[in-house]
Amino acid sequence: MLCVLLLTAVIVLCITFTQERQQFISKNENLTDEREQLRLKITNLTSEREQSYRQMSVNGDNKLTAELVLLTAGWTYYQYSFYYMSKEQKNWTESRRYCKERGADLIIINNKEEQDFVHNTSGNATFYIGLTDIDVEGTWKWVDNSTLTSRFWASNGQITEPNGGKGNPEEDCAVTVAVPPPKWANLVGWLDVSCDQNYQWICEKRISQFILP
Ligand SMILES: *[C@@H]1O[C@H](CO)[C@@H](O)[C@H](O)[C@H]1NC(C)=O
Ligand SMILES: *[C@@H]1O[C@H](CO)[C@@H](O)[C@H](O)[C@H]1NC(C)=O
Ligand SMILES: *[C@@H]1O[C@H](CO)[C@@H](O)[C@H](O)[C@H]1NC(C)=O
Ligand SMILES: *[C@@H]1O[C@H](CO)[C@@H](O)[C@H](O)[C@H]1NC(C)=O
Ligand SMILES: *[C@@H]1O[C@H](CO)[C@@H](O)[C@H](O)[C@H]1NC(C)=O
Ligand SMILES: *[C@@H]1O[C@H](CO)[C@@H](O)[C@H](O)[C@H]1NC(C)=O
Ligand SMILES: [Ca+2]
Ligand SMILES: [Ca+2]
Repeated sequence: MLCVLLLTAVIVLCITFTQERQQFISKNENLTDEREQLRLKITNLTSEREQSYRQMSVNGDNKLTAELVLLTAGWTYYQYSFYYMSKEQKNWTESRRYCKERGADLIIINNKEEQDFVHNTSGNATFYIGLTDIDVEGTWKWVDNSTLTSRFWASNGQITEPNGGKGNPEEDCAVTVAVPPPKWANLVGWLDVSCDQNYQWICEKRISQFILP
């Protein structure tokens, strides 16, 4: 009698368990499905945003709205500035053009915190920054024409950057590197490079540069 009861109990438990497991699996599948759909939706929204931003910039009106749209499409906020870190590579002039077309400019690194932020988010990429000595060899200026207040030139004991010009090949544009490629053994920080090389780049737009109504 007890055995029969126990057996029944075990069978009931088994069936319940199997049913719940089945439900759990199908719920899981549903969730995976939903996640995939959401991901597609986000991709869709992001590209629609980029498009409406372009549209608005072309029209020239409603500039503030255009700028606000821009900020939600792949820009990062840190300490009163928005930053765009490109995936693409371009030469220095074209990189700068990309930023300016979006009401920004290549990044100006004002202090240690900003350099740390860039360093921490760089990964193994090499990024152009808004620093050049193209006007006067050896006189490095930011894209807003200001001179350097903080310097983070790379040095590895043998090579000290900047090392272009003055007997070496011309290198009038600067990049920042956190994880140097093999050809730049241990050179972490800023390096001067030839402006016609293609690298990724960082745009910066300070909040104070926004056009307010
Ligand atoms: C999974 O989704 C289908 C329809 O998409 C629905 O009929 C079913 O009840 C859902 N399953 C669970 C466990 O939510
Ligand atoms: C976004 O999705 C809508 C419908 O869901 C579609 O009409 C539109 O073409 C999609 N846009 C893009 C850029 O994929
Ligand atoms: C950069 O990373 C270091 C080490 O993880 C951390 O201590 C520091 O706060 C970070 N700085 C910024 C500006 O993100
Ligand atoms: C940088 O790292 C990514 C993966 O994190 C890898 O795919 C890529 O090849 C690396 N690039 C270089 C230049 O090492
Ligand atoms: C920087 O100086 C150049 C000429 O040397 C000038 O054309 C440019 O407008 C200046 N830029 C700013 C932001 O003042
Ligand atoms: C930068 O690239 C553009 C487009 O490819 C090209 O027209 C221009 O000459 C290049 N400038 C330099 C300095 O390499
Ligand atoms: Ca800055
Ligand atoms: Ca150099």
